[in-house]
Amino acid sequence: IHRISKCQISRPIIVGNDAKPLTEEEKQNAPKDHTHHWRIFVEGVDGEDISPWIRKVVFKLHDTYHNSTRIIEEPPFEVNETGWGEFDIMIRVFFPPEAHEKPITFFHRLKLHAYLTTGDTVTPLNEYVKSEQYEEVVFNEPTEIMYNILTQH
Ligand code: SLL
Repeated sequence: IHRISKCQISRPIIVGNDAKPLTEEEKQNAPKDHTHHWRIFVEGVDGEDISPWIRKVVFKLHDTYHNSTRIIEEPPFEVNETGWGEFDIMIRVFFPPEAHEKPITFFHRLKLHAYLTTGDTVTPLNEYVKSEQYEEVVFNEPTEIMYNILTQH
Protein backbone atom coordinates (compact mmCIF):
# COMPACT_ATOMS: atom_id res chain seq x y z
CA ILE A 1 0.00 0.00 0.00
CA HIS A 2 1.47 3.27 -1.05
CA ARG A 3 1.45 6.12 1.49
CA ILE A 4 2.22 9.71 0.72
CA SER A 5 5.11 10.67 2.96
CA LYS A 6 5.36 14.06 4.68
CA CYS A 7 1.70 14.71 3.91
CA GLN A 8 -0.97 15.52 6.45
CA ILE A 9 -4.56 16.11 5.47
CA SER A 10 -7.52 16.74 7.76
CA ARG A 11 -11.27 17.05 7.55
CA PRO A 12 -13.71 18.44 10.13
CA ILE A 13 -16.75 16.58 11.40
CA ILE A 14 -19.34 17.20 14.08
CA VAL A 15 -20.04 14.49 16.66
CA GLY A 16 -22.95 15.06 18.98
CA ASN A 17 -26.49 14.51 20.13
CA ASP A 18 -29.68 16.36 20.62
CA ALA A 19 -32.62 15.43 22.80
CA LYS A 20 -36.09 16.56 23.71
CA PRO A 21 -38.52 15.56 26.42
CA LEU A 22 -41.33 13.23 25.36
CA THR A 23 -44.80 14.71 25.45
CA GLU A 24 -47.37 12.96 27.66
CA GLU A 25 -48.84 11.41 24.53
CA GLU A 26 -45.45 10.15 23.31
CA LYS A 27 -44.80 8.64 26.74
CA GLN A 28 -47.89 6.44 26.28
CA ASN A 29 -46.28 4.81 23.23
CA ALA A 30 -42.70 4.68 24.51
CA PRO A 31 -41.17 1.97 26.72
CA LYS A 32 -41.86 2.38 30.44
CA ASP A 33 -39.79 5.07 32.24
CA HIS A 34 -38.52 6.66 29.02
CA THR A 35 -38.51 10.43 29.26
CA HIS A 36 -36.66 11.70 26.19
CA HIS A 37 -36.24 11.27 22.49
CA TRP A 38 -32.62 11.57 21.41
CA ARG A 39 -30.46 11.41 18.32
CA ILE A 40 -26.71 10.73 18.19
CA PHE A 41 -24.96 11.71 14.97
CA VAL A 42 -21.75 12.16 12.99
CA GLU A 43 -22.13 14.79 10.31
CA GLY A 44 -20.29 17.21 8.07
CA VAL A 45 -19.80 20.87 8.92
CA ASP A 46 -22.41 23.15 7.30
CA GLY A 47 -24.23 20.20 5.78
CA GLU A 48 -21.17 18.92 3.89
CA ASP A 49 -21.63 15.38 2.54
CA ILE A 50 -19.11 13.16 4.35
CA SER A 51 -20.19 9.94 2.64
CA PRO A 52 -17.41 10.01 0.00
CA TRP A 53 -14.81 9.46 2.73
CA ILE A 54 -16.79 8.01 5.65
CA ARG A 55 -18.22 4.63 4.75
CA LYS A 56 -19.65 3.37 8.04
CA VAL A 57 -20.27 4.56 11.60
CA VAL A 58 -20.77 2.17 14.50
CA PHE A 59 -22.46 3.52 17.64
CA LYS A 60 -22.07 1.46 20.81
CA LEU A 61 -24.98 2.33 23.10
CA HIS A 62 -25.46 1.48 26.77
CA ASP A 63 -26.08 -2.24 27.37
CA THR A 64 -29.60 -1.48 28.56
CA TYR A 65 -30.48 -1.01 24.88
CA HIS A 66 -31.66 -3.82 22.67
CA ASN A 67 -29.03 -4.46 19.93
CA SER A 68 -26.69 -1.98 21.58
CA THR A 69 -24.25 -1.97 18.65
CA ARG A 70 -25.81 0.04 15.84
CA ILE A 71 -24.12 -0.10 12.45
CA ILE A 72 -24.97 2.71 10.04
CA GLU A 73 -23.70 2.27 6.50
CA GLU A 74 -25.13 5.28 4.73
CA PRO A 75 -25.94 8.87 5.62
CA PRO A 76 -27.40 10.20 7.74
CA PHE A 77 -24.95 8.54 10.15
CA GLU A 78 -27.24 8.72 13.17
CA VAL A 79 -29.28 6.72 15.66
CA ASN A 80 -32.67 7.82 16.95
CA GLU A 81 -33.83 6.39 20.26
CA THR A 82 -35.78 7.10 23.39
CA GLY A 83 -34.55 6.61 26.95
CA TRP A 84 -34.26 7.95 30.46
CA GLY A 85 -30.55 8.20 31.22
CA GLU A 86 -27.31 9.78 30.08
CA PHE A 87 -24.29 7.59 29.23
CA ASP A 88 -21.11 7.48 27.15
CA ILE A 89 -21.45 6.36 23.56
CA MET A 90 -18.48 4.88 21.73
CA ILE A 91 -18.44 5.92 18.10
CA ARG A 92 -16.25 4.20 15.55
CA VAL A 93 -15.81 5.86 12.17
CA PHE A 94 -14.76 3.69 9.22
CA PHE A 95 -13.26 4.86 5.93
CA PRO A 96 -13.67 3.20 2.53
CA PRO A 97 -12.06 -0.28 2.80
CA GLU A 98 -10.00 0.21 -0.34
CA ALA A 99 -8.29 3.16 1.38
CA HIS A 100 -6.73 0.93 4.07
CA GLU A 101 -7.02 3.56 6.79
CA LYS A 102 -7.75 2.37 10.33
CA PRO A 103 -11.08 3.35 11.87
CA ILE A 104 -11.03 6.10 14.47
CA THR A 105 -12.88 6.17 17.78
CA PHE A 106 -14.69 8.97 19.57
CA PHE A 107 -16.60 9.09 22.83
CA HIS A 108 -19.62 11.25 23.32
CA ARG A 109 -21.55 11.68 26.55
CA LEU A 110 -25.23 11.57 25.66
CA LYS A 111 -26.88 14.65 27.10
CA LEU A 112 -30.60 14.70 27.82
CA HIS A 113 -31.08 17.34 30.48
CA ALA A 114 -30.83 21.07 30.11
CA TYR A 115 -30.03 23.27 33.09
CA LEU A 116 -30.14 26.94 33.81
CA THR A 117 -27.32 28.09 36.07
CA THR A 118 -27.66 31.44 37.84
CA GLY A 119 -24.99 32.12 40.42
CA ASP A 120 -24.83 28.87 42.39
CA THR A 121 -28.42 27.87 41.68
CA VAL A 122 -28.99 25.13 39.11
CA THR A 123 -32.51 24.79 37.73
CA PRO A 124 -33.44 21.81 35.56
CA LEU A 125 -35.21 22.84 32.38
CA ASN A 126 -37.56 20.54 30.55
CA GLU A 127 -36.60 21.48 27.03
CA TYR A 128 -34.60 20.73 23.88
CA VAL A 129 -30.83 20.29 24.32
CA LYS A 130 -27.96 19.89 21.92
CA SER A 131 -24.42 18.82 22.81
CA GLU A 132 -21.88 18.63 20.04
CA GLN A 133 -18.17 18.64 19.53
CA TYR A 134 -16.16 19.71 16.53
CA GLU A 135 -13.53 17.11 15.61
CA GLU A 136 -10.66 17.30 13.20
CA VAL A 137 -9.97 13.94 11.51
CA VAL A 138 -6.27 13.92 10.70
CA PHE A 139 -4.69 11.59 8.18
CA ASN A 140 -0.93 11.39 8.67
CA GLU A 141 0.82 10.10 5.58
CA PRO A 142 -2.47 8.96 4.05
CA THR A 143 -2.65 6.15 1.55
CA GLU A 144 -2.79 7.36 -2.02
CA ILE A 145 -6.36 6.12 -2.33
CA MET A 146 -7.47 8.01 0.78
CA TYR A 147 -5.72 11.12 -0.45
CA ASN A 148 -7.49 10.88 -3.79
CA ILE A 149 -10.87 10.38 -2.14
CA LEU A 150 -10.34 13.40 0.12
CA THR A 151 -9.21 15.72 -2.66
CA GLN A 152 -11.70 14.68 -5.33
CA HIS A 153 -14.50 16.93 -4.11
C1 SLL B 1 -27.48 6.07 34.49
N1 SLL B 1 -25.31 5.21 33.95
O1 SLL B 1 -27.63 5.31 35.44
C2 SLL B 1 -26.53 5.64 33.40
C3 SLL B 1 -27.17 4.58 32.57
C4 SLL B 1 -28.85 4.03 30.85
C5 SLL B 1 -29.89 4.60 30.00
C6 SLL B 1 -28.19 5.12 31.68
C7 SLL B 1 -32.85 3.10 28.16
C8 SLL B 1 -32.85 1.73 28.58
C9 SLL B 1 -33.97 0.86 28.12
C10 SLL B 1 -31.92 4.05 28.87
O2 SLL B 1 -32.22 5.21 28.93
N2 SLL B 1 -30.74 3.61 29.38
O3 SLL B 1 -34.48 1.06 27.02
O4 SLL B 1 -34.28 -0.03 28.88
O5 SLL B 1 -27.98 7.17 34.43
